[in-house]
Amino acid sequence: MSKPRILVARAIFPDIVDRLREHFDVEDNPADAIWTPHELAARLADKDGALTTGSQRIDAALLAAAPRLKICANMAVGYNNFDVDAMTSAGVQGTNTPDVLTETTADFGFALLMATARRMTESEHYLRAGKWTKWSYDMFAGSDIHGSTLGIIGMGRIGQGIARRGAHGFGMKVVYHNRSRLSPALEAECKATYVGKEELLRTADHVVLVVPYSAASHHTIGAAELALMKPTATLINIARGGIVDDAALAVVLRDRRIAAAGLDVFEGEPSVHPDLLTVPNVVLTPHIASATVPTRRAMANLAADNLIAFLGGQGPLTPVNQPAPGLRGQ
Ligand code: 8YV
Repeated sequence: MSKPRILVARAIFPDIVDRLREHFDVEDNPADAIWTPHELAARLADKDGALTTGSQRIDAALLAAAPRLKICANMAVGYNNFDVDAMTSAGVQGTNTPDVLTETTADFGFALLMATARRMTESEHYLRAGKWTKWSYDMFAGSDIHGSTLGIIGMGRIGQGIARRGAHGFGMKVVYHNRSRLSPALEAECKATYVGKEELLRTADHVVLVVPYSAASHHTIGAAELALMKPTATLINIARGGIVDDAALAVVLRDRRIAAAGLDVFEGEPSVHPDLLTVPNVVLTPHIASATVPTRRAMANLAADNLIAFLGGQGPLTPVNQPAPGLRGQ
């Protein structure tokens, strides 16, 4: 019997592709070409499954061009690249990679918060440029992390990881805003207090964004929300570009209406709003919050395991939708 055919849409660890070859007829992308939607659709025309990353849009047009496709396994916890409704109606299973990246991403969120509050990259550029000639009392004076108020918008697994780090490691007062409240037990574990979004923005010294992207969360932080923040506050975005209005953020950073921002994700990435590249009080990283070798391997392995389980006739391991069975012959 011939093996199911899958596409590995971006370059991933070669040994994990080899593992997939034991189960599937694999077309991979070792050169890591960035395919247009049309090129992706052409490659998916005869495939039963795909290992995708956040950069492939899976929508109704693509699904119509890929009549055999039964599963897209995203190597990411976020899946805003999936049109989930279109996938569900077309009978295509979607999966993601929750849990395996939680602690690594929370580590990075905290690192970005610290680098931003303590002006680490700005001061390093100054040093490398040979500008450090003397000590001065206010040279790169930033804001404190210990004892300050940490405001977390989006209190899923990663948000909770950041709350624990802040509360237990740095004695921060933690407030959070989320679609729903955590259980009293989880609130106690994270030492976190639920507040409204406006109160959070007005009171937090450091605001960290960890909400999933959707039409409803688009520009959760725009000019009006930025105007509520303290002039000494920092804003950290490790969620998705599009959660923040980057153009409005660049203006308040330039005018010092907030102290600083740390951004790992951008609207239209890998392009970055040009005004963000010219303001000094922002730390910019290229969407690397989950990028440690063990975690990226765990993500790739979980995506692979979803393909193996699902196309092998078992259920998906970490589904994001529940398509009716049988629509695509699975
Ligand atoms: C991925 C991420 O690296 O998991 C997510 O949602 O944002 C990152 O960990 C990125 O989406 C590429 O798939």
